[in-house]
Amino acid sequence: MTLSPPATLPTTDVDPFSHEVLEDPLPFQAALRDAGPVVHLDRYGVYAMGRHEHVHAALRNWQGWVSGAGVGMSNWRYEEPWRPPSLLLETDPPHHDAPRAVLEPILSPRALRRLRAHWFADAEDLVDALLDGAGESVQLDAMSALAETFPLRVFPDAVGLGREGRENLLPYGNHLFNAFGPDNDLVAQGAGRIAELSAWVNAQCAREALSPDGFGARIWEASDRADITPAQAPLIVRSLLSAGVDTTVHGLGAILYAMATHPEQWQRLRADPTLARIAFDEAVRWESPVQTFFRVADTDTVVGDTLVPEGRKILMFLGSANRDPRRWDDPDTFDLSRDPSGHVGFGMGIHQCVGQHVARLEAEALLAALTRRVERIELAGTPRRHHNNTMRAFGSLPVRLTRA
Ligand code: OVV
Repeated sequence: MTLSPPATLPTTDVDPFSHEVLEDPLPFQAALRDAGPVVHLDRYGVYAMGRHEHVHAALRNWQGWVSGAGVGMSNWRYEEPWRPPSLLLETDPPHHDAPRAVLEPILSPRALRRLRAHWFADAEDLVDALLDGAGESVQLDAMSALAETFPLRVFPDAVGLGREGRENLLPYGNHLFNAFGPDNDLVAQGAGRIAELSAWVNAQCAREALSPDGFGARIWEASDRADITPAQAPLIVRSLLSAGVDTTVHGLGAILYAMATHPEQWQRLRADPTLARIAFDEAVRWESPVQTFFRVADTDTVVGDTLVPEGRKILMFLGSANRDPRRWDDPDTFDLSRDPSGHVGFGMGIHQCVGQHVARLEAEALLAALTRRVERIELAGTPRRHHNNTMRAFGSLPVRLTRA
């Protein structure tokens, strides 16, 4: 029996969830990668990995690194979850598989085809309205005016949500992603409203609350076929409302920031708009809107030459893996000529983001509208980071858009 970690295990007392690290996580992540395949975070008594090789392998090893005890810091072998666990994110096979099999075709590229023309037109309307009446150029906050507005315009309708209360989606997601981290000040900030926000979210998951033509109704129809039970349907709808809004907002924030700071890449995209998908994936690699998730070691597991004891949490730094120089040439460079595939910004393996095609379509629609109408996008002020225990995010992104 191993009573204490082996002496070869590097340790750190740095808090990766401190405001200093959340403001700029890159120096911490470089040190984490350089320290070794696995590092012990003394402050929290958890293990961590930051190299692409090991994060990628852990994500694929669903039998060794399990999700059923939660993918946040809280270990459900010893603590109660703050909400009923997600049937997708926080479960392992076999229970994971029926919900996943139901949701996957509902969010597949093929199923999204009927939304494409509508979302492209919606993005054009949004960009037109922003440029309308403005002179040669317009200054705006790209987070509120574009990155938040566009997903909130198309996604809740696609799910089939009612009109009322949609403003609850972002604060709910923000708290949920904070709650994957330690019980710090960011969690305390959201705690006051979470009962009210959860009550609203849970009410939207009922069959009666959903329009008959959206993703939500498709999920409920799967319960009519007994592909899932009627008790599972609302929790799968909840996953859409949990994982589908803040993530795409900050994914769009990432591509807009990348473009505003890389004018030559913007011109390249304008010259060849078919690069939009690569551009979005490169932005997801480069910024990694979802920075981290945990797993639990199902048995004593050796990583590198370190033993992670059975039942212990390990923190996988997706954002660090995506900037690991062992895997990527010039990882800190945002570059449309690289092949970003193999990034772990959407995860990897059986839990890999089931909504990634939705995110890509949103990005493609918004970029198509912008490349057509906007000659230049540049920073018009200092971007402000929004600190979250899991997401790398902007609170504001002042830009100037110059008409084409
Ligand atoms: C990937 C993700 C993040 C947050 C929530 C969920 C999934 C969920 O399934 O509820």
